[in-house]
Amino acid sequence: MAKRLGTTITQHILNQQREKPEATGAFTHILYELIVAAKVISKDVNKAGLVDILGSTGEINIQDEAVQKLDVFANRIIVERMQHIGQLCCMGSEEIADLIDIPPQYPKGNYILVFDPLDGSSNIDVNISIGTIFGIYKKVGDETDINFLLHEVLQPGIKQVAAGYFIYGSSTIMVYTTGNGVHGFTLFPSVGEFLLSHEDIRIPEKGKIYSVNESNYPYWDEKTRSLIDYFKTKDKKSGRPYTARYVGSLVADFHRNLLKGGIFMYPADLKDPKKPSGKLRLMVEANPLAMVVEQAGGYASDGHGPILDIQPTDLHQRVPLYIGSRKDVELAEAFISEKRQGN
Ligand code: FDP
Repeated sequence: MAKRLGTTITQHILNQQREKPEATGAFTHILYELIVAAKVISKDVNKAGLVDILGSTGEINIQDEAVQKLDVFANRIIVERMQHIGQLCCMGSEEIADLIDIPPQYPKGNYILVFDPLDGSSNIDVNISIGTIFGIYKKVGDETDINFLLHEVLQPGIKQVAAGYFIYGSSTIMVYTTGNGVHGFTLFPSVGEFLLSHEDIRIPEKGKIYSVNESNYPYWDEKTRSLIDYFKTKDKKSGRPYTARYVGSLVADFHRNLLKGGIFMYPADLKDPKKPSGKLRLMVEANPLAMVVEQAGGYASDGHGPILDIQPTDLHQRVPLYIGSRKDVELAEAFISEKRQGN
């Protein structure tokens, strides 16, 4: 798949935007700055194993710098880089309860950035891939006061103008879409550039992998249990049982299934009455990945309908997530919405 290796991400974004006569360059600017932030985060994630040597959170390391938790650090890097570029009216982060305003010394723009600065962060100290997830929306009204911008931010995912993620793993990879296919770039550390490595990614229509935290089985309802039982039941004709793969880091699980085919699930469960919709967040996790997967020919559902159609009511609302190969997700939806019984 490594065609036209050598195309930089900047060139690729410019080429894509050139095809849109209405493009002003604002959007290119946002993506460009986000990429710089991700490079900085990537560098620090690579040093994560040195934390015990250089000092742990809250302490002073040997360079006399205060050591921050990596997810807090990643959040700060993104906010600081993005707030001054003059293209955003506000931001929403998984790490921050309220909307993030643009400081008065910087101009405001017409775009909204929502992001999870370091998804899968419980995996940092065991050297498992983690990532940054982002979605970009355009502001529709004239409002600029942060106290009245929430309704602008709470747009359904279908309104995203771009979405994607960075994975900090064995290599650092960026996958993004602006509504014109899904493209992947690998960071060449010696050059400091993201180069095209996965052009026009298409997810297989049906996969062989199911990814779910099965220890939640006792907390699932009967429909969810029969769905998971279905994937594990032997049936040669439909290619079952599926194989199980669950890293526990959403970006890593999603990325593998995007390239190989399969379904990632974080269903609703009864584990915590305060989180009846499961663990994952609609705006900073489910929506961006849903745009990516749909652009790659896949599908994302909450078990009843498309993730991208959900009207958010809260910046941090959670949502059950079934995402991946279209046929597998449609099948999951049929189980969960009771259009299908048993196997
Ligand atoms: P983490 O808590 O490590 O940040 O939404 C966060 C997330 O990881 C996802 O990346 C991951 O898929 C999920 O939680 C894992 O949750 P479980 O531990 O409940 O399986």
